[in-house]
Amino acid sequence: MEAGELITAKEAERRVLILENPGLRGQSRITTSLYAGLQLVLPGEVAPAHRHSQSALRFVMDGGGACTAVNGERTIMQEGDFVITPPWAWHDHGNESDRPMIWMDGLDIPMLSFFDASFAEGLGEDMQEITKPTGDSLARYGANMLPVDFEKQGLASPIFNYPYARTREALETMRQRDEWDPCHGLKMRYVNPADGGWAMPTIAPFVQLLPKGFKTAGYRSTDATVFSVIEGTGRTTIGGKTFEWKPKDIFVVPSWHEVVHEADEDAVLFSYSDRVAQQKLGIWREQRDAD
Ligand code: 1HN
Repeated sequence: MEAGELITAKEAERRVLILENPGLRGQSRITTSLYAGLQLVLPGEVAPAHRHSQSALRFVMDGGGACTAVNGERTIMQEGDFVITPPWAWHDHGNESDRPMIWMDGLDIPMLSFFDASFAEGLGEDMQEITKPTGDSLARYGANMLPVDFEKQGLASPIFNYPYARTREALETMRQRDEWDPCHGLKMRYVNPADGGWAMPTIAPFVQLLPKGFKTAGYRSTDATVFSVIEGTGRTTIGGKTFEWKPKDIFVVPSWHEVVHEADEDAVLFSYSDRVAQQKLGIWREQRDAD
């Protein structure tokens, strides 16, 4: 390879900037149990098909029109979409749009390392075979219906793209009741429609709306949480230290540190943590200053 030559996404498997927590240097983790990175896929590029025992989420931060394929179905991603790659599901990414695409990857890599349960393999092809029409899983499982003889398989949601357009519309409609949780504003969990449980087996994803001028009451919980700002500006005080934020910023709240959010404009925050794993183990705990 020539000096200065670009390494393609295909050569690299994935082109990512790992978001390393400065408190956990050299460990490629953003919290004790979770990984976060920023992945770039340029127009015309392919990130080849592979699968692993780690769960992955994608949260689209910039661009629109790139694709990911999961278990034989392709989805076209737009800003703010929350996309799941369940454990051991074949997945590949491609960008047939004319714009670079950047998303945040969230994976449970450190958690699976802790349990010595990490497995991975390549498919040997760039792209997996597509056997289902685009939009199939959202139509089948995301329209408040289930196929009549549906039987749940695995622990991950059968929906793998939760489009931001739908999420945003739901938040906007709900806000009209003007009922705000003092600690969270209006906060929702992304769920598995098959059972109402979390959308992923090890990673708990959330989205919340904080209206202009809202300041949350102090809150802390044992699940260290990664936040990505979708809309709005404001600041978050974590254990007494204040961080200003704007769209596309990412910040992390460590376990059991008090968090206070303040929105200068209507703000929407995506977040993820290991709460689902802690709850399964019976160790999750929270403390609210509000009530
Ligand atoms: C991975 O498989 C992806 O599939 C992204 O896009 C980031 C970081 C470490 C290990 C596997 C992907 C990853 C990863």
